[in-house]
Amino acid sequence: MEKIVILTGAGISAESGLGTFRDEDGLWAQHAIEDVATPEGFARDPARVHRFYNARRAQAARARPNAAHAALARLQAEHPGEVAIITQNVDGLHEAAGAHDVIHMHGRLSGALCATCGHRWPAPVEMAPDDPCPACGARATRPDVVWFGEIPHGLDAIWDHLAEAGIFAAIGTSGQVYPAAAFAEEAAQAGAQTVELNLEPSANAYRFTQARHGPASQVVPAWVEEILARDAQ
Ligand code: BV8
Repeated sequence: MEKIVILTGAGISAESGLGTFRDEDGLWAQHAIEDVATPEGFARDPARVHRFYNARRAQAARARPNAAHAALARLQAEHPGEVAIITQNVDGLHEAAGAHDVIHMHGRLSGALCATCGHRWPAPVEMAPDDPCPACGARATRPDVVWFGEIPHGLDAIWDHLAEAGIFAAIGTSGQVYPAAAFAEEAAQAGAQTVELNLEPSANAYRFTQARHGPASQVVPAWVEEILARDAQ
C-alpha cells in the first residue's frame, strides 16, 4: 500500500483563524520579513520579534483545528500505508486534531530556544528579550522557529520520506519558500503522483500532476474520502 507524504502551509490553518503570509491581508503585509523572521532582525530588535511571535502564540493557543486537519489525522489512522505529515506551520493544530509524528520543519510557536547554549523548553505565552535561559542563564531566549537563512529541521527524514512517496500532496502553501517548495519535484523524481490542494493555483502549480482548488476544509476531507474509499476496494 503506497506511502503518502504531505506538506502543509499556512493555508491549512487559515480557516482556523490564523493568518497566512502572502495573502493580501497576510502577515507579511503587516510586517517586513527581514524585521521579524530573520536572525538579523532579531539581533537588531529582539523586543519587536518577541512581540510578533507573542501575538501569534496567543492567537494559535486560541485556535481550533478545522476539518482539513481532522481529515489528515483520519488518513494517518485509517490508510494502511504510512502517512508522513511535514508542516511549514508553527501552530500545533495537526497534533490538536490527533495527527502524530508531525515534522515541524520551520519550528513551533510552543517552543523556546536559547541562542547561547541551544537549550529548548516549552515557551511561556509571553517571551521577552531579558528572559534568562533556564539552563545557562543567558538573556538570549528566542522563539524556536526557523528564520530565513537558517536550516529547516528534519531535512534528512524529509528527503527519505520523499524518496519513498507513492503520493505527495502539498496543502495550503504558496510554494515560494525553499527548500519546501522543491519537495514536489523531489517526490516526482522518485515516481510519486503529486497533487496540490490549495485555494487557488500556487506559484508551484506547474510542478504537480493533479490539483484540487478550494478551501482546505472542503477539498482536503473530499480528497481523504476518495483515498480511503479506494483503499477499501
Ligand atoms: C534555507 C518562520 C539553507 C516561522 C518561515 C533565492 C531563491 C531561492 C531561495 C532563496 C533565495 N534567497 C534565499 C533563499 C532561501 C530562503 C527562501 O526560500 N526565500 C524565499 C522567500 C525566496 N529559504 C530559507 O532561508 C530557508 N532556509 O534555505 O537554509 C539551507 C537549506 C537546505 C539545506 C541547507 C541549507 C528557511 C525558510 C524558513 C523561513 N521561515 N517562517 C514563522 O514565522 O512562521 S517561512 C514562512 O513561509 C512560514 O514558515 C510559512 O509556512 C512559509 C511558507 O508560506 P506558506 O505556508 O506557503 O504560506 P503563504 O501565505 O505563502 O501561502 C498560503 C497559501 O495558502 C496560498 O497559496 C493561499 O492561496 C492558500 N490558502 C489561503 N487560504 C486557504 C488556502 N488554501 C486552502 N484553504 C484556504 N482556506
